[in-house]
Amino acid sequence: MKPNWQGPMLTRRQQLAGVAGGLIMGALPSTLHAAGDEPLKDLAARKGILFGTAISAGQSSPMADPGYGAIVARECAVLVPENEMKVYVLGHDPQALNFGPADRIAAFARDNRMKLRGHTLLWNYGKYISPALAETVRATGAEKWLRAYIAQVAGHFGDRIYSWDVVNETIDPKTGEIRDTVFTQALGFDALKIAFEAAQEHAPHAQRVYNDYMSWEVGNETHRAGVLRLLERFRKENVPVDALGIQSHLGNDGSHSKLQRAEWKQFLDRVTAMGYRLLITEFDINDREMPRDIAQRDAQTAAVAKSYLDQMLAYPQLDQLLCWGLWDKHSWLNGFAPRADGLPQRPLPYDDALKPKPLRAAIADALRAAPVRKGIA
Ligand code: 9MR
Repeated sequence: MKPNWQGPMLTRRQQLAGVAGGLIMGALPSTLHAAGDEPLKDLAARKGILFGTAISAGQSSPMADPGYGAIVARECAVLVPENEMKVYVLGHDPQALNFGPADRIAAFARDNRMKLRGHTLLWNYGKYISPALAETVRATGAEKWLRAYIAQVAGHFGDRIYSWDVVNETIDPKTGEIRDTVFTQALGFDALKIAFEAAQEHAPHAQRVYNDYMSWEVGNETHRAGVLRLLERFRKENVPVDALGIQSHLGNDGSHSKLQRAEWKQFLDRVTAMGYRLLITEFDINDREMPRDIAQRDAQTAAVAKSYLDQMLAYPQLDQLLCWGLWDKHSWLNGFAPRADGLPQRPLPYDDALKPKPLRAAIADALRAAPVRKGIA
């Protein structure tokens, strides 16, 4: 099926910023770009790429912390709520959903003239489906519940959301098969199909994304193979999916050897050959296995980022780059993957004191080196 979504529409302002930025900054060597000089969104816009981040509506939000708010507003053209559009925040009753936290994020995006992504309509992963939700879904009927829920959520945000992670993480990395959940027990593969069709019905203007965390790292072979089979099946069964969201939680393996790069390229080539667009949805770098020394650690993180982004941004089909937060202080990795030495993780472009890090410079350099995307308005 031919995808109907051709890429993010850059506003006139974003395009102008990109062009002007090119004229002013283009001649300067990279070292003269003190981090923070040119907003990442402008560097990205010049190449036809939308740059942005996940934010939360809680304590660590840019709305609650003006210093962080200023950085997010300056750097980003697009935001995605980290948790606020998930079913465990919105609730189980499609007729009485809790949109408050997501609406606060949407308002911040609107006030700062940013675009908004949606994450996620169906997180088909048992770990994130509570027994209470499973019970509601069984009692209502899986198809009926899913259609009603997506109608309400997609309908609530309407054309505010230009791109939806419709289905998230449905492939089990260990087996490469579709995960067994209350939805697939009732509907099998059709659970996914129904989700995409409902998104098409209720958010017809939005890009529809399948989002997952398969990566270039060793140990991801089965996961990648499973995602490829899924994407092939989407095409065969005419499921309206436009793009693959590549989460890009990196860092578990610093070697990124030639072999890994070659395998990753093969994967990306097969995905794009099926007509899918690509986006980086949740970029960050887990430094758990990296040295204690901060300068060394930051250098290593920046090197992984540059090497990865150079390979990814070479694909003209890739037109969005979102980090999973910009501020180390509030990264999910501190809770999820604490370092053995007890030091905080440094996975994001800004440190605890909101100073830009080498990782930010690496992202900026990769954007400067990226070819201009064609076919993007
Ligand atoms: O960063 C998110 C963390 O705050 C939540 O506790 C967790 C569970 O909802 O989800 C994290 O975000 C995940 C994202 O939604 C999907 N891809 C993996 C992300 C990191 O776990």
